[in-house]
Amino acid sequence: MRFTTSVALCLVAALSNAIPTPQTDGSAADLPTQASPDEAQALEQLAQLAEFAGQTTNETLAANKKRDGCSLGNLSIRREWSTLSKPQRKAYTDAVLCLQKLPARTPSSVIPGAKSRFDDFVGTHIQQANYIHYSGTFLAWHRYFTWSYEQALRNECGYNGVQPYWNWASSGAVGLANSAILDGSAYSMSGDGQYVEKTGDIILGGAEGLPPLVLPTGSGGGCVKSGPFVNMSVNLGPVGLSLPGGGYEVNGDGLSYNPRCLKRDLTDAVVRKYSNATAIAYTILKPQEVYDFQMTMQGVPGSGNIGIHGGGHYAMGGDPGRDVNTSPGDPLFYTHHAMIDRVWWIWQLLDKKERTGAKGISGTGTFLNMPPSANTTLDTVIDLGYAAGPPVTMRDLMSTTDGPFCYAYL
Ligand SMILES: *[C@@H]1O[C@H](CO)[C@@H](O)[C@H](O)[C@H]1NC(C)=O
Ligand SMILES: *[C@@H]1O[C@H](CO)[C@@H](O)[C@H](O)[C@H]1NC(C)=O
Ligand SMILES: *[C@@H]1O[C@H](CO)[C@@H](O)[C@H](O)[C@H]1NC(C)=O
Ligand SMILES: *[C@@H]1O[C@H](CO)[C@@H](O)[C@H](O)[C@H]1NC(C)=O
Ligand SMILES: *[C@@H]1O[C@H](CO)[C@@H](O)[C@H](O)[C@H]1NC(C)=O
Ligand SMILES: [Cu+2]
Repeated sequence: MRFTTSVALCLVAALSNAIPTPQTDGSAADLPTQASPDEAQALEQLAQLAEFAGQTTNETLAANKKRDGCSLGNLSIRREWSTLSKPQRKAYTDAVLCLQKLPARTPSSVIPGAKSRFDDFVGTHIQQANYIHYSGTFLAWHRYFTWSYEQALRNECGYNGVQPYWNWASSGAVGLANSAILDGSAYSMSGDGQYVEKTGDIILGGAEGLPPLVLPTGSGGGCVKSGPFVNMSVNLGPVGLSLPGGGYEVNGDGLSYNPRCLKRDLTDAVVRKYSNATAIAYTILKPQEVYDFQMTMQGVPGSGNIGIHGGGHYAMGGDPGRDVNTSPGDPLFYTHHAMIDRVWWIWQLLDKKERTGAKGISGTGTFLNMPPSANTTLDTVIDLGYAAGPPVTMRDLMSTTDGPFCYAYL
């Protein structure tokens, strides 16, 4: 039997389709495609996906022959809190406490309640809250915000480490108050608040004719009891603080001086329901378009799901943890948003070209496009006000290694 050349070529093509070609990184071919419903297996999937994103980043950097810019030699690796040594954890919280002692840069005519460099960040987030959530800039804005905070810790407070992240799933699995990041020890981010009797559940939303969403309260509720932030003063807000039993506490525009203790209400039920490993793996693997990715992560309004982003926020509970606008007033915010950024980083690297370019942006300049505003594009400018500078375009924020940033995650 003889083949014509074209038939032979077809056979070769068919064979090379059937037999997986060996991947240079040895892992892409075995990547999971569907989130496992089993928590332990889903955690394993996440580790695999992060490993793939790390290897992809490193291969790109190794192949980059440019002499300036990000290189393997100066790539920062952000790690999970529990993998840091005790001195590393202490160095981080010491730097945060330092930022809370440095004077604010925001003029008091702009934000009267901003007393420290830490408050500059909280104030900027309050001012822009309606434009940076459920909007086209959500992911990139918070990436730049978290990076700028890390730079402030390094450049203004002598911190030599890297921004750590909080893996909600591994923390939730052992119980938040038992996990290294929230156990209340001197090497944690402080832990739970003093237990206070609650008058009822947390009831979110109900606006725009959507059904309200009910969340349980947690094991604390009062002032943080121990750890580095036991004496911390929350100076700004509240703006939209959800209260047990329903309703919100609002102090005008939240920009006046309103010093109070940091409150937490660690809520295992919330972190386990919304930010478990299956939910994280699902968020990375299911959405193929950035519109769906952002919506899954933040929770589709009216769906009864607050997403992995909401899960982390409401698992902290307390004040300002349950206040969307003032939430960076709890230092845990930055470890939470580093994890959000890590999930985005992994999702982006599963299809780097598409997801770090124009197609990786969806949405407008306002919360759920209310009021209607222009579509966010690569040219949209992000300005962090007095917290940090300079203003940059979305283009610079789409990759953690191709633009001004030079970091990855483990
Ligand atoms: C990527 O390179 C950095 C820096 O050399 C290294 O610390 C990290 O482990 C590497 N990541 C992977 C997934 O190989
Ligand atoms: C990394 O190192 C290169 C070469 O030393 C330098 O040009 C670049 O600015 C550095 N990048 C960062 C983000 O530090
Ligand atoms: C908190 O303040 C008390 C009373 O001034 C002090 O004894 C304690 O060391 C402080 N704790 C921290 C972690 O700063
Ligand atoms: C994990 O998260 C998903 C999505 O929020 C949820 O449907 C599921 O019930 C959660 N698993 C557990 C054990 O709570
Ligand atoms: C804005 O984006 C939406 C959704 O992708 C699209 O349908 C619309 O045409 C865009 N508007 C403009 C003015 O580009
Ligand atoms: Cu935010």
